[in-house]
Amino acid sequence: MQEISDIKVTEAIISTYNKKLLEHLQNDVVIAGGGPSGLLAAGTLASKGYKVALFERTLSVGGGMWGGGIGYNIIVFQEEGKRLLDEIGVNYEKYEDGYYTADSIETVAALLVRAKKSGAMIFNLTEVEDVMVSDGRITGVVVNRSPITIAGLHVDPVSVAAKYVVEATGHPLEVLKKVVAKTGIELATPSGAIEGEKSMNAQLGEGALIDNTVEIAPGLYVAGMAANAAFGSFRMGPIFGGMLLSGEKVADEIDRKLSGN
Ligand code: 48H
Repeated sequence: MQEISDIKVTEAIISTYNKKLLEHLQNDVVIAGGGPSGLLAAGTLASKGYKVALFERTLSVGGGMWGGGIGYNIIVFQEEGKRLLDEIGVNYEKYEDGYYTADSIETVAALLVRAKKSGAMIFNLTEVEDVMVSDGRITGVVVNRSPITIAGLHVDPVSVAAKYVVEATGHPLEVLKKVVAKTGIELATPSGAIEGEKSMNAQLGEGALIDNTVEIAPGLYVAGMAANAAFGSFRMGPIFGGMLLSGEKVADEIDRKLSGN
């Protein structure tokens, strides 16, 4: 057995983490929230060569996907979502025409491996608590260690720049709420403010999600459940095709902007 130095282990963690943090103080894209839409977007953008940092408040990414429906770890995909399951390499079963079931744990794992192997940098235990703004445009995010924010300690955050930020924090749309409360920027919604999520209707909710996945404020895109909550659309329960398609759309839109095509 080799000789092991406790201090070397400490030094290896601190210097390696600091290196990746320093490398991601300036990004092409920052994604707030590591649910299915954020993870899909991170992997797609990173695979196109963009510098992507994803900040997730909790210890694990995956958001609302792990628990399937009522804690049964099965999720449902419709016909349109099946293509993305094939792309990310998830096994699924046909339940009936137009309804496919997948293991939620396998799906989170596949999204995570794809994002990481594509080069996206994931910072867990890190909360996006505010945005950076310049001349009416979102230019980055303000982050803090979530053990600090969860403990309610008065400790100042730090800033991370991005050409585009993606609001993918799900139902609570935390980033967008900060934008509305603090910047005075008018959103690209009918009222210019947050419209608020509607009750359950999977047909209408899934149908609206892709249209709602847009640049909602200059420099800020909205994806996933946050997009429906922002635009006053319905929730859809544990059907996840729309979340992945929304992640794909936001990545495609940002790619178009950044590549000038
Ligand atoms: C850093 C944060 C912050 C913050 C939150 O909720 P998610 O799974 O998000 P989506 O939109 O990709 O997927 C939604 C889906 O899971 C869902 O809830 C569905 C389909 N609901 C339908 C229904 O009817 O209920 O993930 C968001 C992630 C989570 O991991 C949060 O911990 C994280 O974002 N997060 N991370 N900074 N301020 N706020």
